This record gives sequence, structure tokens and C-alpha cells, in this order.
Amino acid sequence: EINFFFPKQRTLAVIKPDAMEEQRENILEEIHANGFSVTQLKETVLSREMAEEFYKEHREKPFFSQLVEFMCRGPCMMLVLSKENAVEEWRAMMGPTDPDQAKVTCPKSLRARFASDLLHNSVHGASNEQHAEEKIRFIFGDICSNAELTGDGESDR
Ligand code: RTP
Ligand code: MG
Repeated sequence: EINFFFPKQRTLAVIKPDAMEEQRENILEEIHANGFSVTQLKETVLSREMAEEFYKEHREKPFFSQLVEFMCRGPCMMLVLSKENAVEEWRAMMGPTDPDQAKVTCPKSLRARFASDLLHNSVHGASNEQHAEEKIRFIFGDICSNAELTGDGESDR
């Protein structure tokens, strides 16, 4: 690898319950094709309490209860993705929140291709680096720091 001098960043990605049966393999393939390393991975059914905590930033939003209901209705795939600029790049791959908008503005994005509506939109991505680290800790526990993941070309692809 030539990216020794460019520290990797990590982000938390989630394949949401609506995408687990039909789209999971396509999404995983796309993740690898875009040069991300998957450094941690697990399938989980979120409890209501975990889903509420996970999306606590949205507690006051009118769609909060629907969102929580949806997120714990079945298994999710939780992934830690590692790449230079991972947070932004994963958000770009996902596309806009609303798939109808995504189809117009980012037709190649995952949500444009795989999502059905504004709520059931296939994937989640942390919105900034601090959010990413917080959610990774929440989902996977405090296993390894960002520093341990930089520059050594490790991958379990
Ligand atoms: P995410 O957090 O899941 O990666 O999605 P996002 O940043 O693109 O969108 P955000 O505003 O954080 O919303 C979180 C999730 O809530 C659902 N949602 N429903 N008006 C609605 O019905 C509505 N708005 C948002 C979506 O599942 C969205 O991804
Ligand atoms: Mg968000």
C-alpha cells in the first residue's frame, strides 16, 4: 500500500433492517469495491432502548418513534469501515436521506439504487468523526483506538 503516510479514518456504517434480506450482499460488494476495509462486523437486532440511544440526536423529531420501531424490527449489519476520509466517503456513497431525491441528484448512490422511502433508506452512516467514534464505542465497545488502525495496511476483506 502507498497510503502509509495518510492515516486512515474510520466510520460506523449500518445496513438497516429493510436492506438485510435483498440488498446486503450488493451493499457489501460496493463497500469493498470502493476501497474500504471492513475492520469490524456484526449482525445485531437492536433493542428498543439501544435504537433510542443510537438515534438520540433525533429524540425530538416527529419521526423518532417510527425510526426506532423500524430500526429494531429485525437484524441490522453493523460495520466499522476504514479508509482515508471514511466518514465523508461513506456518506457520499449512501447518498441523500430521501431516495427520491437521491435518484435525481446521486443516481449511483446506495439509497438511489436500493432504498424504498425516506424512512426505509437502507443504510446509516455517522455524520462526523466524533459521532463515528462515539457510535463505534456504543456498538462494538472500546476495543481499539483509531491510532491502532492507521497506516499498517491491515484488512480482513
Ligand atoms: P442516518 O443518520 O440514518 O445515516 O441518515 P441521515 O443522516 O441521512 O438522516 P437523518 O436526518 O440523520 O435521519 C435519520 C434517519 O431517520 C429517518 N428519517 N425519517 N421525515 C422522515 O420521515 C424521516 N426523516 C428521517 C431515516 O431513516 C433517516 O436515515
Ligand atoms: Mg444522520
